Amino acid sequence: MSLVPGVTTSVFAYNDHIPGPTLVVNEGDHVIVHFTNDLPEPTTVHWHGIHLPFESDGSPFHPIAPGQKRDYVFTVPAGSAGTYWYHPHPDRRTGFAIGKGLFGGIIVRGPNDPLRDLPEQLLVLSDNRFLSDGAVDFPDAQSAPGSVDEENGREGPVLFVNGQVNPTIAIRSGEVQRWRIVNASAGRIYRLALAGQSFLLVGTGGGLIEKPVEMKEIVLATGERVEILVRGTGAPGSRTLLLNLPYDRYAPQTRPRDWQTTRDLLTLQTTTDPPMQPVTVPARLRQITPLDTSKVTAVRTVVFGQGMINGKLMDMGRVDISTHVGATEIWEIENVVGMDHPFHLHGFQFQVLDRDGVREPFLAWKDMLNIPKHSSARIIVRYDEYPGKWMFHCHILDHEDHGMMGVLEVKP
Ligand SMILES: [Cu+2]
Repeated sequence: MSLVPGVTTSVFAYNDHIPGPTLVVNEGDHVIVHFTNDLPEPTTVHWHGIHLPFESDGSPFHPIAPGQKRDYVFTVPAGSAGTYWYHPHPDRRTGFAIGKGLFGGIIVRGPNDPLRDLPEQLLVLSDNRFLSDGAVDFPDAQSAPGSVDEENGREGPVLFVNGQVNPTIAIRSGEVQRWRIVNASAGRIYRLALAGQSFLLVGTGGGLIEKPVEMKEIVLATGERVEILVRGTGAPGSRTLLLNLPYDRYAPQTRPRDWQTTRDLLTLQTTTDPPMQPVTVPARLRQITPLDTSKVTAVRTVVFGQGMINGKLMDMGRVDISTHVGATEIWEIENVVGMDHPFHLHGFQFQVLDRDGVREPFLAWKDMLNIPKHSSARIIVRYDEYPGKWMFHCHILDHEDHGMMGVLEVKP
């Protein structure tokens, strides 16, 4: 496949596409995905953020050997309309498999979507690094660049949007578009801004928030999704850029030399059509019921240290947190080291209570939460159904692959 000009790259791909085909489903749909592993190594498909049975989570507990098939079966829950994604989650090889090209978007549609009439774009962000012959650059783990990748989380200088470098999106003056943005990068945390204009945040990983929030920039952690509304504020024929602003997630000793460089992600081109009638954005998007803190049955402590969680490396034979269906819990997540670690919980959406003691400004459903260096956050989660062994981990893939992961057992 040709990913960068002039050379071909040996890749892994879903149905021969990078990103893989977008899965569009409705709330209530019974979904069956027939999957065949034609790769030379074991893999899984993890449906990131989707609330589904343990057997269909595609975690390291259910590897699919080369040449084997598996059906992933689940029912899309009511109220889960939003933007998700899928990617491999095999034991210790997730960063490699995603770096080779395995990732794709999922859109869940709901029956009462107040933004259904807006034109929309799905933007899957990824980055990569190539050798001069076009091969994806995975340095030997024992080499100096390999150990930097391992500590930093592998990044690359080529930024892709839906597999393209700096694509153009057309917008008419006065138009409002809904952009669903997925961070499919292995280690890169984006700080997104539109040059010269603000945007409205309307959704997080678990779907719409209650009302739009005006923003000038947003930090998007690995694995995280947002939905924003972009307004065509430019004059006909003008253009602006979606930028990735510098964001210092790094430890000083492995911080990339060019980390302070602002990068272009895509061009927003205003068409030459005359301006259209202004579109009214709904003031209310949906209602989110806060999880009830008076029902909390346990408070868990999760400490992110140097490549470990609570001082331990991942062990699939160990249960780190044991609970049961129906329980509501608060997790206190603390990052005690000098680089960011984005937290991901499988299977269940949570709500953020506070970060560093500051109450979260609005309600939102999430499955990803960046925990910046030397900071903490509290989340609340309810295990309403689906017993099983669920992973929680850092979503910098090099950290995850080296054991920065734990097991949550939800008993029936
Ligand atoms: Cu990490």
